Amino acid sequence: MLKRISALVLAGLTAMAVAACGSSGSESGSDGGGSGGGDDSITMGFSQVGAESGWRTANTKSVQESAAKAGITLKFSDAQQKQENQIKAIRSFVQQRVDVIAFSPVVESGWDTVLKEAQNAKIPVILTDRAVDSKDTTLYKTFLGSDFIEEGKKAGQWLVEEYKDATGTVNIVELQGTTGSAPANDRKEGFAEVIGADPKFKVIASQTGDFTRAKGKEVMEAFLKSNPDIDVLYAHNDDMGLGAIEAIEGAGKVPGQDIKIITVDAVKDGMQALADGKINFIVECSPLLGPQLMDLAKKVVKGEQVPARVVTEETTFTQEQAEQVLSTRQY
Ligand code: GYE
Repeated sequence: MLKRISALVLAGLTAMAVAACGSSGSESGSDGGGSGGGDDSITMGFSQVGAESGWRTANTKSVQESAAKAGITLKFSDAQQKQENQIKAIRSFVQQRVDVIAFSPVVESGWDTVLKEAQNAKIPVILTDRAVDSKDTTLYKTFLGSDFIEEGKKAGQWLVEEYKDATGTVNIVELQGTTGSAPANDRKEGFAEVIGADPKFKVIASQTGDFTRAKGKEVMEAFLKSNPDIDVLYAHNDDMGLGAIEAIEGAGKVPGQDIKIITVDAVKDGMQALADGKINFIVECSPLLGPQLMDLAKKVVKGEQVPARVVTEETTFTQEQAEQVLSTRQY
């Protein structure tokens, strides 16, 4: 279906290109090389992190569908959570002289060299979903995605409110996202900042679960073995939280009651667990970045100014709110 749509769009674009310049349709986007030059067909090289979570699956779908809708030819590459694969993909996009490169950097550091190569080739780069820590911000045109520090703060604020009358220590375990990734760094930081104001909140264990269900389960099992007295789990995404629920149930405890659970994302499976009372609070992080990404790509290829930072709008969900919106949830 999707293939048919993009084939149709491609055919349309080729026809337009032929009509506009009288050239016999060369491969779409292959001759643009980032400089536009009248032919408005755009080829985007997109390097995705991987397929580690429900969020990522929804994000990939959003990018692919929006590209087809916008008439943008997408060269899609899955990095399987490895930075070296992303660097290879970006180099190959540069060699193919795509019009624009978009990518979601798996980790924050180590991008300067390859981004410089794209810049030297005059191919604009858009960061989507995750940030890089490069000092030179001219290496990319814009960064579209969530404010992960804010997400961590929202998680912390719910906890502070939930335990406002508690007098004893609140023992928290944390499942971090992929080590070195922007969402793991920032969700940890925002949360720590808010709960740090009250010494009764203690993070007794914090380890990565790599944003996957399997790892979330495995690490939670280890947490449960070495810490008999866990009050709260803060997981940096729904998938790790869902894996942890299996571990908690396996240990004979009741998730959502014996151990309160806060997660981030609000994908359908997470929202279902929230409505079922197994998760207590979810901070939303929208994966539906495709339409905005395609708009930005068109502008950037035309050489138009775009804002340096585009932040996605997001909310939070309690158990009652999850029940209300579950049936209309898109992802
Ligand atoms: O929260 C997680 C995914 O970068 C915001 O990556 C994204 C995160 C998302 O694996 O589920």
